[in-house]
Amino acid sequence: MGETFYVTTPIYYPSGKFHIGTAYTTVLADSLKRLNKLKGKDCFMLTGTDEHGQKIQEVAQKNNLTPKEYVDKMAEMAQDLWKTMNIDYDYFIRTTEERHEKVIQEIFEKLLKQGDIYKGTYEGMYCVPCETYFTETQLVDGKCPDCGREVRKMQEESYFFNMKKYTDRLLKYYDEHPDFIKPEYRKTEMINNFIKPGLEDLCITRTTFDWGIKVPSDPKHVVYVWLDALFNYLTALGYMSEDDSLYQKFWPANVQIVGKDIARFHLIYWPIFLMALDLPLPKTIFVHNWIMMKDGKMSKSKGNVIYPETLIERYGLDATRYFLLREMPLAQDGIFSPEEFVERYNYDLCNDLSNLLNRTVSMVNRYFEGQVPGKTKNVNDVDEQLEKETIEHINKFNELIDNFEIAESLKEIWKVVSRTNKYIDETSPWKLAKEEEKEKLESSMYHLIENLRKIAILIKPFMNDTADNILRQIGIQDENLKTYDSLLNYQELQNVKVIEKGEPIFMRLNSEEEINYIKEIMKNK
Ligand code: ME8
Repeated sequence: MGETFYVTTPIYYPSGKFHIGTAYTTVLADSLKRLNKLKGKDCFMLTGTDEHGQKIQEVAQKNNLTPKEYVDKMAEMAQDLWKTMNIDYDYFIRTTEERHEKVIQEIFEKLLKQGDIYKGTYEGMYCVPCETYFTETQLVDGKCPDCGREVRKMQEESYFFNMKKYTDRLLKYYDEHPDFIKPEYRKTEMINNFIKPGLEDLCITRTTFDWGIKVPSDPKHVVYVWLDALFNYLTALGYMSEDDSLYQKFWPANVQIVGKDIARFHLIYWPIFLMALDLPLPKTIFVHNWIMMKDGKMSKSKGNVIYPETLIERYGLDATRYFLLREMPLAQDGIFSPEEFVERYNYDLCNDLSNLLNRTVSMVNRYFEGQVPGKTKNVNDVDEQLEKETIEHINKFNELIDNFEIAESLKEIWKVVSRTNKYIDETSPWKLAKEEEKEKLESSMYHLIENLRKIAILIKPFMNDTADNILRQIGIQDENLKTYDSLLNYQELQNVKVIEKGEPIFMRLNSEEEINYIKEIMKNK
């Protein structure tokens, strides 16, 4: 069996239209899957919807729908969005699927039987939107510490999961598996904020509503939404079902991507649940920050929400994906602003990338009737230097992306773009043509096309159509010249012919007009 790659996104609460922030995780997971596919691995990407719980029940009621009718509609909406965003997922799991519910029930009974789950009474302050209980001391100004909304005092007979039993084992695991949590500071955060103060046993059933998976041996209880939801990563692969071949092949996951607000559930509860069942843990859980607006969180009431569809319709999918991935630093939140969006579009995509392609295609047409010179020995003084620096950038790109420094890794690709633009100035092909320096001119054109080929392969996981468009315009048809492996060498380009007239891949935007357009849209939605 070849190498496999399994990447998961959180499954979304289908409680409204997804804004660009919520799309981040999925675009990132898709990009990582595409990158690994390009590297020749057998890949599986999972996404889906988290459809149980009090919050869903209440939203459905407000919309005069049954919970089931409501989640059906929302799951469809989510799938439509992922189609628009060209997300190459392999399975869309819904936690209302029968096979998922059945396995959750079996897991619950198993944990109950082995003594990890016990019955008790729960009393605490409950935040309905976050589906989480808090102790008085955890509240901030009497409100939910996560979302700032009102909490309710609630008491109920509940089942508990014995977290305390696993605390030491979890800490030891963190210690022995430095790649388990990325970035590393999230591990420190978990230890200092939650584990050191002492893990409370987790209340894992509810009796106050019924939209959830029933506990088979005590059906007035429904399973707490997190215990239900987290196991989607296994049930989607057929774990504990008749055909568990996908589970055998892909579990443990290579990467599970989650936003910072759900880090605690994935970094503490999830590994503990898996340990209790003696199952292997995912190799890495990557926690990303949030896309914020200049004035804080996106919210309808502030009139600062931006939806992916809006940007895609006007600026295209690849520009939208590029912006999202390029603007999220590892160590803090990313900021969306109309100014920044238009600037990135004009500078990075139009000036740097699109112009490089256009100038190159037109020069190869002008000087060689479109026929790309095959590999030449390096004859310009700067050829050697260009090759060396390009390969260094590619190596650095690999290092950064392996460490989930996504924005930085895109910056590294754009260093290749800038370096190649600089190479045009350095070799000044128009002078070489005038001076009839044929060999040098051939070398210059070869290197420009070869670097554009490399750039196309590097951006392909993030901007698939743009990459294909570049490859088409520079005449790369041979599949061997489209592989990730072909990146690290300067390849022979045999019988490569560029298209007769280059087509701009990104057209310069009128900044003022577009900034105003985006601002208006944000106000009106
Ligand atoms: O958390 N920027 O679902 P969800 C970046 N159902 N990411 C953001 C964001 C923003 N502005 N806003 C939200 C859930 N997200 C649970 C998951 S998994 C077993 C259950 C991210 O729809 C958020 O951090 O509230 C989370 O990773 C994802 O969107 C889905 O959030």
